[in-house]
Amino acid sequence: MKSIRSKIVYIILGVLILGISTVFAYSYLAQNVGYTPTDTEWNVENTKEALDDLRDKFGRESKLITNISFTPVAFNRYIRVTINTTIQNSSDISAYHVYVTDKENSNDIKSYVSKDNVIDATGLSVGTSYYVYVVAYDKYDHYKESTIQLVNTLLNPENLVPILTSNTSGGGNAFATYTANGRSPWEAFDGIIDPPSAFGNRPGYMISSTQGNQIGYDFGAGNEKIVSMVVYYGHPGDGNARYTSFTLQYSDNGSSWTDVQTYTPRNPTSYSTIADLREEFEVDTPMTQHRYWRINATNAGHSWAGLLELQFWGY
Ligand SMILES: [Ca+2]
Repeated sequence: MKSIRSKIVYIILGVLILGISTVFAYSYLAQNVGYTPTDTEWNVENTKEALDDLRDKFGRESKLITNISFTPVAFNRYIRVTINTTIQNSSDISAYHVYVTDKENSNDIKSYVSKDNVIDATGLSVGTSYYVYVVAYDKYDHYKESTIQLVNTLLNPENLVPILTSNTSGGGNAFATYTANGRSPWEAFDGIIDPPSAFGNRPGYMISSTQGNQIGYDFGAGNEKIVSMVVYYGHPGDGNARYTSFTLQYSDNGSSWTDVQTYTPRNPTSYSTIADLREEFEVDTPMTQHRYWRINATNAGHSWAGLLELQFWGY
């Protein structure tokens, strides 16, 4: 009798252990088998497979992050991705990952990781379509993934200020804190690079170390721009009439200004053609849109200095 009771106990224990193991196994599988997006979300089957492989490495889906989406802003060589998640406590996010690929048949996927929810996916090509995909991790290293968006990078930047015939002829407003010799701010944006015979006394604009060192353009409300490059034609008269350096700045109200980057143009007194005067200064950091852009310059030996032409390039 005793051995029969023992056997029954063992059988009951065995059934219980099997049952509990099965429940755990199903629970584990349910948590680890991810959501499979539809073909219209992925668009290209092979890209889907490559990113599916990537997702399989993530592990368990987050219960803290209940929603994730992102807004992409395209530039020529990068895409700025702003990620929005629904989570009770934003400090419970451990990291955001952005994945970018333009390939339909390979695992060539660029990845970018940050704790900041704004991530610049850099190193991309001009005028190219990219699949962008975002994953957020919570404090338990569990993930929440977004759907995929197709984003086109822009063509190269363009000259943002139209050729001006007055300060306001382009729809915005050319401005400066000092002008001399009857010059006006718009003459720095008039498309005219004065011929060599007129060099010296005919800069497009002048700055003064005592009366103001800034010249720029107000693009107007609702017409905010991103400046990604300054094109600059220096004053080739004498070396003391040039700008020794200038800082690109932006503003949203025309009164408080933020420095972007400082540049050192070459001394333009030695040149052989007007084209030699052209210098390009690229902005190294991705920018956002702003209404006012200007340069804040430093003059050389004279109390004044000048430039022949100024261009703000961007989007
Ligand atoms: Ca000019």
